[in-house]
Amino acid sequence: MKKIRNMLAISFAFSLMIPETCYAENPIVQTIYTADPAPMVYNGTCYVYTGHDEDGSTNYTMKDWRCYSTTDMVNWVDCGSPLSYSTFSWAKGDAWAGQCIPRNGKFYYYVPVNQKNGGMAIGVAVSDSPTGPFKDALGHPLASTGTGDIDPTVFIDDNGQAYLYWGNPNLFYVKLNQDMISYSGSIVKVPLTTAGFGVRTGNAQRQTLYEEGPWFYKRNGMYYMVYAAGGIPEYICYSTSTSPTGPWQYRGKIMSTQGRSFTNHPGVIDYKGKSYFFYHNGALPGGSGFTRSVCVEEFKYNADGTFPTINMTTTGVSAISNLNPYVKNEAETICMESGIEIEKCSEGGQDVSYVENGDWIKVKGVNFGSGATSFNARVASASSGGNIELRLDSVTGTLVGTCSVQGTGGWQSWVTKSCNVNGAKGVHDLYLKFTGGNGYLLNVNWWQFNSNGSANKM
Ligand code: FUB
Repeated sequence: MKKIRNMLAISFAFSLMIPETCYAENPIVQTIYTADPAPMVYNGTCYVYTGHDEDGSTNYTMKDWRCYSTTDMVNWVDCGSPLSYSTFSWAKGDAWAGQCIPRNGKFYYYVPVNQKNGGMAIGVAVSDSPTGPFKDALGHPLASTGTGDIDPTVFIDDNGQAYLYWGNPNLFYVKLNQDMISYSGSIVKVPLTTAGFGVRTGNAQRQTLYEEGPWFYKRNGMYYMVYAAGGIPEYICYSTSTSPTGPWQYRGKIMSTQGRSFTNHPGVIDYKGKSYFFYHNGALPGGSGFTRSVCVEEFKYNADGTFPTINMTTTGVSAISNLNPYVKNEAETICMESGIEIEKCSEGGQDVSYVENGDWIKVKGVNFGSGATSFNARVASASSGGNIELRLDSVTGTLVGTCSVQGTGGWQSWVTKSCNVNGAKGVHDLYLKFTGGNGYLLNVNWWQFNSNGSANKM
């Protein structure tokens, strides 16, 4: 994490030379390296579950999975780590690409892990909450063929039948039972025909483009299999079918090889009337094929349900809605940031931590309505504290308030501090800029603006 902090600080220094609008909003997470996005829509919120490339990883050093949520697609709340490979007593590592799905009030998270007795296998974890904690549902793998059991994708059809697909170099599937933690029938190996998955040349072992990372879903009666294709470096292709079990028809390339990662991994959802394509690249400072970052693009299906070409951008997507500052907002609600880290909070959830002079958080599209009058923040500090400067539209933009925080006696000794706010009206990007002396200044759990009466509220 320090590595990203330092490198972001360098990149921020360079960014001071360019207009604010050039700041990137992809990758969507800048505090750590994330990979293998698996979006899920539940109860009006979009969650994205990710893998987590450890700092300095040079060969898929991945210990846990992470979860982020949003309701506007630009400000992402860090929900922490819902699951780790160590949750599976039979696993020794490799928290690779998984997918979570809700059913019957529970959440089922399918993940590949490396078994203590050797080889990757698919496990399933269950939780009562989308953000976990998840526990091993079985105490042993759910599915294992002995060959490339990675990258599970799960989908429940309209008739209630659930399917789990996975694999590299093979593509397997099983029909899951209603309980989502067992399956009926045997594991089926999908025939990887060139009609179904395209033609690969120059590789005696693989005749088709299918590589790994399948993402299986249905839309307007058409079944989609979107996957990483073509070997190293990967690109993203897709196939469709009129049945959940094929036969599949190869439909072409969605995203060419781009970015500083030789793998890519798709996740596709519709959310609030728009379609979104999640993927990963190596775009963060220090990024590479083993220190990847999750990004998202909006796209429109063609009229016949086929995909357009989608390119990686640094601008990301537009906000679906503005953010309400007059409710408690988790401090780890972030569009962009520089220098901060996220940690587990003693009051529940996460908090913003390791804050130093000059660090900042951008929250995009905040609707102050007819005006905010004050600001509250839940803060803690084991040092002598610092200030939270409230600025509009840029890190050097109009200062509308300064909340000063003194030492509270501990990094998890929480108090609520307030300050007056003047000049925050209408819709703005809000910057929480942290200033003060040397070393770590303060932690923030949540913040909330106030106004004079409901007429002033958004
Ligand atoms: O993240 C580890 C592996 O890299 C995933 O399982 C693959 O899909 C590739 O992204």
